[in-house]
Amino acid sequence: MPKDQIETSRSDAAVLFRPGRLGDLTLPNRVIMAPLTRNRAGRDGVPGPLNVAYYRQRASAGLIITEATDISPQARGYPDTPGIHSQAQVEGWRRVTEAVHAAGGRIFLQIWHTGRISHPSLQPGEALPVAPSALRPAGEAVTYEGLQPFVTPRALETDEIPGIVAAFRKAAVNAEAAGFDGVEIHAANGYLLDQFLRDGSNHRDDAYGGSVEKRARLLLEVAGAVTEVLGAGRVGIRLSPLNSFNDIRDSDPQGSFLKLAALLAPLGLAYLHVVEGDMTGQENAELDHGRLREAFAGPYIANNGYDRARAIEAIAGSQAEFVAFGALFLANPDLPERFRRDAPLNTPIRETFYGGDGRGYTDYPFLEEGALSAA
Ligand code: 8OZ
Repeated sequence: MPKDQIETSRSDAAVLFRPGRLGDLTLPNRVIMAPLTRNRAGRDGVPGPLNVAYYRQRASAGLIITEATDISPQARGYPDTPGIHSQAQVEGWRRVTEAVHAAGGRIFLQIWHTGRISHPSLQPGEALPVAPSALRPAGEAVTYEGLQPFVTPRALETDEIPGIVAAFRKAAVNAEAAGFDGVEIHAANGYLLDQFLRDGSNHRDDAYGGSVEKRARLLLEVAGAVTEVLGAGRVGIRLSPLNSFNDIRDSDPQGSFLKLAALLAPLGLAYLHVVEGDMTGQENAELDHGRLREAFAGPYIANNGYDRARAIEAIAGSQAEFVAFGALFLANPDLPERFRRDAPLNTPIRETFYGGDGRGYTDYPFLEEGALSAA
């Protein structure tokens, strides 16, 4: 094939609009909205009309994965994140899922426990945040009183771990009641499940620490509980093997995460979602994400700084089934259509990412009618 023809096929967005199977769902396109913490659900963590509008605007995504959502009061690690543990939160989310479904979309709830990334001022009874081990991360917590140094967390007792698993299970029950199409278990970015996975933050000597199998045990128990509720075809997992965000590290990410992917494979989950590389922009160890994907042997969602061209290349080259976009979806509610037309993109405005009102949230423009016909 002449070189210019290869170039043409490489930049052809049609591959992004081939329907793709993701667990029990068939997605109409390969352009997924990544989970994005936006801190606009109020102190009680109840999604309201503004949140409904934001998600409804983005219903053309192949799949929306919501912002990380607290499975329990103890799980919270930031101001104004939503929860899925109270009746009011379930009802708030129900309005979101109804709006997205009415607009023709699909939506998974991302569920998390932030572990040591929380702060006593965000915890019930001003308690210490919990973690696998009493190891203080470097850095600062985001609190209602501004940034405050992370504290040394309290190591979970072995007999408290079933309670963590039960809270994830209850979150899945509540997610189903709220009308979600499924859930994504947040095991990435230095939060509780990732704290257990990595040997830098897990120094336990019980059944939940030591070997990779033992460090993965909590995640496997959580995945087992959540799939019992929803079925494996409605459950995905997000991992970030190379991310150092939240002061997390592992002495052997390639070995640990390859082993983990193989442990997850038999569950038959809907997908594995991987933050490739380091969100902080730091260059660190290499990892062969292709091998991770092979070991998991199911649909793979790639994420971290992809643009249109790289997404087309990854999907056309069979390196991923789907690509998740964060900042670009935040700033472009009609991102799939813009990719289809190779239209210009709105620029994400960092100052309004976290907290605030509709500015920088629901006011990013859609393509104009004129732009649509011109493209
Ligand atoms: C809060 C603020 C910025 C990023 C996540 C990485 O939710 C995050 C994040 C959370 O996983």
